[in-house]
Amino acid sequence: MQTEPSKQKYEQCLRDFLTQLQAIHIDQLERKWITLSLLVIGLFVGIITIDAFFHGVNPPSKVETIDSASLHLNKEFAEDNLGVQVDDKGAIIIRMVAGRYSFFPKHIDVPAETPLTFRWVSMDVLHGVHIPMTNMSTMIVPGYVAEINTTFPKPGEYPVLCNEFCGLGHNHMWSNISVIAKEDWTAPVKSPVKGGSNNE
Ligand SMILES: [Cu+2]
Repeated sequence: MQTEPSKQKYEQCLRDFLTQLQAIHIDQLERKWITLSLLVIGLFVGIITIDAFFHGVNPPSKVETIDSASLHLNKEFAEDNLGVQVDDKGAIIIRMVAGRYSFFPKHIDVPAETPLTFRWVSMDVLHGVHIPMTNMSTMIVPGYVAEINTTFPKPGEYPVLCNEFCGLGHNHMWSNISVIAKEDWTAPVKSPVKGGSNNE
C-alpha cells in the first residue's frame, strides 16, 4: 500500500511533467503529424484487437489447459502413455512431451497416408515443433495442449525440430519420426488412454 507522502510525491512529479510538457513549443505542423501518428497506431491496435476477438485468436488448439509442472502425475501424459496409441474408434493419437532439450519419446513410428492427431505439451518453457516438408509447425506453450491433425503422404525419416529458442541447448533439441508404409505399420500394443485429457 502506498503511503501518503509518496503518493503526494508522485502527484507532484506528474504535475511537473505535465507543466514541462505544456511549456515545450510544438510547431502546428508537428502537432498535426503527432496526432496523425497516434491515430494510425490506435487504428492498428484496434484492428488487431477486434480481429483477435472475432477470429478467436488463442494459444494453439482449443485453449485446452494442462498443468505443465505435474505432467508425470497426469493421466494422459504420464510416461507410459506417451507415443503412438490407437483409440477405441481406431483413430491414431500421438502424445508427445517437449522439454529442454528433446521431444519425448525420442523416436516414434507412424503410418503414411493415415490421419494422425498429435497432442503436444511442454514440461517447462515455450517450445516449438516443426517437421520439415509437412504442415506440422506449432508453438508448444506451457500450460496448454497443442493439438494438430496431419497426414504424412510419403514414407521416410522426418526430423522433429524445435523452432522456438528455449535455452542454450536449443539447437540440439530434436527427435525423429519414421513414417512407414501404411501396410507395413502395426499399432503398438498398449492399453489405450481413455479419450481426451484428464487434467485435474
Ligand atoms: Cu528450442
